[in-house]
Amino acid sequence: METSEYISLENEYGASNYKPLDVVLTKGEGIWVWDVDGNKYMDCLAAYSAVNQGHCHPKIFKAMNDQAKKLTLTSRAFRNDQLPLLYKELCEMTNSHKILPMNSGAEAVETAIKCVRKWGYEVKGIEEDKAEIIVCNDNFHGRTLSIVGFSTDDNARDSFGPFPAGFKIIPYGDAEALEKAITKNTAAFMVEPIQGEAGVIIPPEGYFKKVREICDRNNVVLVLDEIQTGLGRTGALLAEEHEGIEADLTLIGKALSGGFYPVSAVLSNKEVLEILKPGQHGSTFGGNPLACSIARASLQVLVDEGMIENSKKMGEYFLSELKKINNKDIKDIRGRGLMIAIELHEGTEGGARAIAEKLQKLGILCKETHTYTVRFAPPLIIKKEEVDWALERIKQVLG
Ligand code: IF1
Repeated sequence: METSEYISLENEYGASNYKPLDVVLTKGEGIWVWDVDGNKYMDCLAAYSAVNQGHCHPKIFKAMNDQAKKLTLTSRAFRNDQLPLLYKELCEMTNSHKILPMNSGAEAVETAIKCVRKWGYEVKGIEEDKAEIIVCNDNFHGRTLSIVGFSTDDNARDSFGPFPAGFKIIPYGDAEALEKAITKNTAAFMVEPIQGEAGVIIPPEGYFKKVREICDRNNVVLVLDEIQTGLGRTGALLAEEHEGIEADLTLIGKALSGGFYPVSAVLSNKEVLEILKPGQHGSTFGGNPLACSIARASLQVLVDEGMIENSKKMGEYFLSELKKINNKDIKDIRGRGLMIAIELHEGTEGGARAIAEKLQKLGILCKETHTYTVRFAPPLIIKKEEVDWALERIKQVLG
């Protein structure tokens, strides 16, 4: 079948909630993907950071394959022999006390919301149904109703109401605004270490130190959504390390499975997770042995194969080379680790989409975010020669 046939089938039968680039992929290996016409591309999106370990990593595949032959799903009505090992390995790696496994990122966010509310009532003593959670402008935490209800992106939120109440929105990167927004009813502050969907927005230096201190002083749970920034993307296992702080709850997903399977988790440093008693939360697939064996292998290769250090090193190199590009349309180039963005001036003809389309023709797949920002986030196994290969092409388009 040809590219155009796949596209028309998709357009005919699929919901139209996406506007993908017109490339139909059929194979992936490491940082490379191939379309149905046999064209090869460097993947500079890495499935929004779900394939940090590279496409079809052989060791993760082996773990998945071995486990799939043995046992895939037990439900949590019974125990399985993979979940305890994932718990232990993940706790030791992230310095956490407790873990709750789920599937998608949005489910991890929902889980955190439930936990901090219950903690607010039962531990902090907030009056019933009055708990507030503070979130930020331009946040992206997922697509469920409660999450889109506190989105400030009209397109993500409009016409999906009514929404659950209890969320307060403040500007991102503004510690004073957090201090002012906190009341006796505030259970938690939930925030991304770097805002991804908003366009790789890095908060001012010292922001998270202040946030940590404000949360401590006011007995407010700090929830970091590291679903995108976590697991090596920013050049550290967790982005909180750059800030020298520890969250009370940390949410991870995406690369926790290396892209093989939806796996997410809530990591708890305080005893917030202890608030949940049997029957109060769960999921059919959360913590299943197949997911756990995939997650264990995904974490192991991330560490054993030096992907986190590589992300830091290659990220610094990629960013410094991009910054040498001279183009009047470029407003800003920023990033941390291999989470990098080029922002164009408003009104630049064609916007970021035109750049993504030109790069596609040169063999690089990336994606615009909003109208004027292009993101570069390749798998963390990218080598220097490959970064140079990408730079050559990016310079052809932007130089
Ligand atoms: C889509 C963006 C990335 C996330 C953070 C939770 C979730 C996400 C910080 C929810 C998910 C995805 C979803 C994907 C696009 C993508 C995305 F552009 F929308 F912002 F990565 F940059 N917290 N982000 O980034 O996780 O439930 O999807 O597993 O197509 O909606 P999920």
